[in-house]
Amino acid sequence: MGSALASDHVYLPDTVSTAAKILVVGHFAVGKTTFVGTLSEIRPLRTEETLSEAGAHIDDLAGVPEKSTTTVAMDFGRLTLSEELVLYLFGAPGQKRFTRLWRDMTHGALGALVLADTRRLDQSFDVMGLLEEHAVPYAVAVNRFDDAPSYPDEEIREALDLLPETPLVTCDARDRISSTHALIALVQYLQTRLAQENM
Ligand SMILES: Nc1nc2c(ncn2[C@@H]2O[C@H](COP(=O)(O)OP(=O)(O)O)[C@@H](O)[C@H]2O)c(=O)[nH]1
Ligand SMILES: [Mg+2]
Repeated sequence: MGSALASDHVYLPDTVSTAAKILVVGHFAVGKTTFVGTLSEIRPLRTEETLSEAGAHIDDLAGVPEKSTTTVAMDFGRLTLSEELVLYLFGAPGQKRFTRLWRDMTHGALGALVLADTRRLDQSFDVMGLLEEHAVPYAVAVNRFDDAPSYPDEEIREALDLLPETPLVTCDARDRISSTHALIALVQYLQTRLAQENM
């Protein structure tokens, strides 16, 4: 992964003609910053702020003792897929107070990967609701935490009230290959939708 940050990756080749915007979304501490950081070939831009007493009532840290910072804005990463195509990854918080940011961020986005945590599946509804509101197609990736229970896909689908066509995968946001597979599941879904729309 060190090589992904090699200096020859910092500048985009001038052959790149298409940029695609993909969102990586989910509730607090679900692994968005980790996911974007794992996949980005440039050192990801991130805006994190130490949780303050003032914010303690807003960002619920219950059950996530390892977490001492919360993202207040966005993560941004880049992944060059071919000589012509580059993906921009935008990690965004699901907190409802970022409504304005959501409107801007969803503009031009091809789709979103919703990260979910089986310990707190109910907390994914806000973010899925926001995506539906903004008509952004999405796939769901359960980010595996060591102490999180694992459930059969069918139960997760039911708990999240997913449409039958919505892809559901599991990933480890710390792992490049696993995160890539989650991204591929989303892109394949977007391609299928596009093909159906053009039929
Ligand atoms: N065990 C495990 N821990 C993870 C995984 N992804 C993220 N974490 C940890 O979970 C915490 C929250 O992740 P972070 O990326 O900051 O969440 P964000 O608030 O959604 O950006 C961090 O301490 C990460 O190191 C994962 O796939 N497995
Ligand atoms: Mg974050």
